[in-house]
Amino acid sequence: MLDRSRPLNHRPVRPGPVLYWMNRDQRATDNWALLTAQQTAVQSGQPLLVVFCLQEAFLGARPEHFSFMLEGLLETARELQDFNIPFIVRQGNPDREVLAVAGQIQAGLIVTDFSPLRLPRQWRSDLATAADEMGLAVWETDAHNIIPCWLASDKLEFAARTIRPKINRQLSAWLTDLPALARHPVDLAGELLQDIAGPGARAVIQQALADLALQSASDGRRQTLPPPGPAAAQRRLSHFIAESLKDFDRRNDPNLPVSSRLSPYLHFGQISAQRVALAVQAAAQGEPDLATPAASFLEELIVRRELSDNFCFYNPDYDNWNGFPAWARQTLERHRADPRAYRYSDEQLENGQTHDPLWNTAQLELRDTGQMPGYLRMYWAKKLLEWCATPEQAQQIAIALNDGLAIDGRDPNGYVGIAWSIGGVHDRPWGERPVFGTIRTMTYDGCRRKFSVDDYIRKGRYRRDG
Ligand code: FAD
Ligand code: FO1
Repeated sequence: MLDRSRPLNHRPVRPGPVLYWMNRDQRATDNWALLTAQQTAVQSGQPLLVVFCLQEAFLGARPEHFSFMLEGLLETARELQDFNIPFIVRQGNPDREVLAVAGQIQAGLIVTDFSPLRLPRQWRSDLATAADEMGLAVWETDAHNIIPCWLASDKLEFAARTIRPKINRQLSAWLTDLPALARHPVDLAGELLQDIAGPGARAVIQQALADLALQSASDGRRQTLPPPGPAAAQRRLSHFIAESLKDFDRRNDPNLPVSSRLSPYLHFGQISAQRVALAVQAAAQGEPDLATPAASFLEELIVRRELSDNFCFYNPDYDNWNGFPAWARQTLERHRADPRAYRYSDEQLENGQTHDPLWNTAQLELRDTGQMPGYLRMYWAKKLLEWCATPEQAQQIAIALNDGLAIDGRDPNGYVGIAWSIGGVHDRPWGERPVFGTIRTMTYDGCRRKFSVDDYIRKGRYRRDG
């Protein structure tokens, strides 16, 4: 278990309660960071606590996205209570808030989970430095990936085909069953808990949910999101395996709801990718007609997802032009002055008011439901390259719309999906075209050849007009 962790400063663990700062992996079960914290606390006979820092804003998330997250955290708060693990919710800057709690309980160790994104990494680095001055150890555990990001590969990978062998070579050692969380055997002194818990996690979350409900009502546009939280995630997984897994290889048809739709739960860490992989593997055991779709699903869930974390972890320019490979920047430079046949304002793009009914329907599905079929996400981003004045603008508007509207947004998978579509990341050169150069193109007619565009547009209109 400890091999999924690494120290973020050079302090030794000292006697005192263990504090898990929960950030990316917001679940009580199947959470390697929590399990690592508990194992260390049990070994040293110490109490175990969890702290979550609620931000005012996060990379453009809408109020409904915060509500989705907080409803999940309410469930996690209840579960932790059942395991005798106090859960504290603070509001504000993590390095300050986490350190304050650590100081109040005289913590002996802080464990946190892992994210390759710039802001969470800054939080962890500030925390590790400040904790170092207090002589306090900080560890980081990758509870999101099946193989810890820094062990899957020690460098920036060029494509799925370069990281896949490294993952496959190690996978059997890491894709193991997860131990159950134990009811924690050591209590925190009652008065201390009273002192730090304040109004209590659930009260803080309920209050935040009430405020968010007002916010999303006020701007008059409320997204209809899937049901939030770990229990809903588990139901989604069971339903996917029972009903859709066998048809997973037909997921590129947006009229067929056969993909797992687990990304919102994976993004918020409300379900463990390792648990999902084990469940799909078990379902395919001895079922020959599930072998191929299960392999395709695991390729997405393990190889593609770890490749996204790899890109964001090793490439600081994961969300801008400089992160594109040289061949892509050259070809886009060469076609920078090509005339754009269409130009739209941000407003027209956000409200799906372009000449392209397929793009509009996908955009309105994203705006109204926070989700878009995976195949159309590629088409959606590539059209932005075709229509925006520059590739840089295309990438920035794609990120703004995806992070501002997608329930699974603000995620390495999103920055990489956009960089793949617009900047050829993890892809290769194709036939040269205006504007795109040798970046792979996708066309309306190409979609018509793959699925019924008319059905998808009709269904979209139906849902909107009711
Ligand atoms: P399934 O097809 O059921 O796959 C299962 C899981 O595997 C997904 O939940 C996801 O975690 C992972 N996965 C699947 N496809 C990919 C992929 N191409 N890259 C990385 N991981 C993958 N994914 C996000 O999680 N958040 C985003 O903001 C996001 N933005 C995208 C933007 C663009 C322009 C593109 C091209 C792709 C984007 N993706 C994003 C990746 C992918 O489209 C979604 O993960 C997938 O459609 C989610 O639906 P699902 O859960 O039904 O996926
Ligand atoms: N993580 C937090 O620790 N606190 C937050 O308030 C918070 C808000 C939030 C809103 C939208 C969203 O998509 C994610 C959010 N996250 C929050 C989690 C975020 O995913 C993590 O910070 C990860 O580290 C990012 O990879």
